[in-house]
Amino acid sequence: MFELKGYLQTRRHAVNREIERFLNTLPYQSRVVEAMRYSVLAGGKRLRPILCIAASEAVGDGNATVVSASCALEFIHTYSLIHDDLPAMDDDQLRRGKPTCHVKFDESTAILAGDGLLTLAFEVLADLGLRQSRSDRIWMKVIQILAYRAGVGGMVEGQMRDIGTQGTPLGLSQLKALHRLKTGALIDASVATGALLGGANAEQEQALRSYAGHMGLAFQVVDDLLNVKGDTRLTGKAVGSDCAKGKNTFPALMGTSASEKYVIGLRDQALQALECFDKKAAPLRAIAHYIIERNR
Ligand code: GRG
Repeated sequence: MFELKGYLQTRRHAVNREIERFLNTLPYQSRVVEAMRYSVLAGGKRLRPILCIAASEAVGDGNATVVSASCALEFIHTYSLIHDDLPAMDDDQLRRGKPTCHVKFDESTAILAGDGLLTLAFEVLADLGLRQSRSDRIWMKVIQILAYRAGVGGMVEGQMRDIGTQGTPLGLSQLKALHRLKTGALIDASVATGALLGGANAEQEQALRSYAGHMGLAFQVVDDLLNVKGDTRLTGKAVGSDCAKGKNTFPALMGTSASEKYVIGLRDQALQALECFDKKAAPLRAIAHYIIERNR
């Protein structure tokens, strides 16, 4: 029987060690690096790096290079959270149970810390690619997918739609499209990165990205539910803030109980997408359950 708790712990530990190593090798240990370090090391589930590693393990062996590459996903994720919390965006005071980056430091430092993390992600990937004696195209593909999904082909466009539609009720298909971009795109890029670096063939890559598509949306619905009835001590974020800001959310649109049912359907579709894999996909299967049952 696969044991997820131990799996998450060992992978999180490996990712954290590698993140520390990258941060320690930055050329200046200055104020902006202090802010980057503060936000990245403030906690966090490391879900995107772990999805990347688990996807690579489903098709290959999940080697040390994948762990290093997976840190790029956490750098981009943390950048997005820092910028999302800024007064010009969500104006949040609390993140990962601590004061947000601009509250702890100041707005300019927080903007630069986000920029520093975003660019560090691509530096890390390019460096890793340059160290390999072959498969340059795989690294270019990883960089291309990540740039596209973090940018206007994903997260940036999703965030723009989120901000632009506050106070304007969206229909279900518009809400899904928004969150496939805002939250789902980086989850897709995480799984795609693992698949490519693990040596997936086209069919495996497609199946894994189908899993990611369903889980990305499920992740957001759960996040919305936690904002309605979660525990701030566990989520590290203020409960009820989405509603106060007039945000379009799944519970607001379809109600909490329909949202809970919807999330279970998404999980089942994600699991179906993994049917062509053997027991090496056990971590991805267990993560699908974990994502919808999480309380933080
Ligand atoms: C600023 C370009 C730009 C984009 C920001 C993803 C995003 C777009 C904003 C985050 C807002 C938010 C709370 C989205 C819900 C889903 C989400 C990304 C939750 C936070 O991710 P977790 O739960 O956080 O994985 P930890 O702290 O565990 O890493």
